[in-house]
Amino acid sequence: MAGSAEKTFVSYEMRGDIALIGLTRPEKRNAISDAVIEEFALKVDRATAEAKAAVIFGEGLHFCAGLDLLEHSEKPLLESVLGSRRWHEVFARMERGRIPFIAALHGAVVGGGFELASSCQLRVADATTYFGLPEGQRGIFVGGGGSVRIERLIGTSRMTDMMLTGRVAKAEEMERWGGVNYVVEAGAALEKAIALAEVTATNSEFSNYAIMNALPRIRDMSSEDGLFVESAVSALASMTPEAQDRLRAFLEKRAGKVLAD
Ligand code: 1HE
Repeated sequence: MAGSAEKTFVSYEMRGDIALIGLTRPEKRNAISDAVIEEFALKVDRATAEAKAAVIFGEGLHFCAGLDLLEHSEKPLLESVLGSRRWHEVFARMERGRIPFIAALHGAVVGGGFELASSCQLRVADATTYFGLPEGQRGIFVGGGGSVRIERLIGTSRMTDMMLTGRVAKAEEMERWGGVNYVVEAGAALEKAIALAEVTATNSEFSNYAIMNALPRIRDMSSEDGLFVESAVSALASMTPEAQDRLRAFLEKRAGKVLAD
């Protein structure tokens, strides 16, 4: 319609140092189409350039219903493979980028929605959250990195169960399985995710980069190689001016202690 703003599927807002990235297609339960992933990619890049941490959330009743099944059902084979590869590319920028991403979850976190959440460094789920991998029922397979990232969070056996039988896991169960870091009361996930993002934003940028980039890579290495890389990354981190300042601050009793409360 002439003069009307183009419909956007992803919102973006800076709150202090934190970027808030929202899936804003609630009428389709935030299902991820090609247009959604492209808009999302732009917001991820913008956050990486200007924020110290980012929070991903979904508008409406559910976090995300996964892949847009209507669009997917009309895709030729090669387009479908390339679409999956594009999701991998975009999600990798979050998983192994330079700022932490925190998912604030509620309602359905299904299929590609779970894959998106598993690409974040941390996941906060409110009490309404539930997780499903209905790919078996739909006649498809995970394609947004789930076979690697979700498998690493919850293990092959639980993921196989979810995919084969359609088993749904609620927030607390998923926390026990390792797929969620924090469970909070209904409606409180976004606030908690922002609070966590603010904490991570106070870390040294190099430490955040090393945590996000070294840990998952070391996970893929032999123990010997992993330990060697750990020593190298550790030495690099210690050499940053930020590390020197922070270590001195502690020794001069100007920095916080590690306390239980
Ligand atoms: C959709 C989608 C979608 C909803 N693609 N349009 N994902 C799934 O198999 C999950 C499918 N969705 C659901 O099970 C339910 O929609 C929900 C539990 C998420 C929400 O239920 P509800 O009752 O709140 O909503 P609804 O009435 O089912 O859906 C509202 C509208 O959103 C409706 O469209 P409308 O035109 O009839 O209003 C739905 O068709 C539409 N909708 N989900 C397209 N996913 C890279 S590989 C990843 C592989 C996967 O992600 S597999 C999992 C796919």
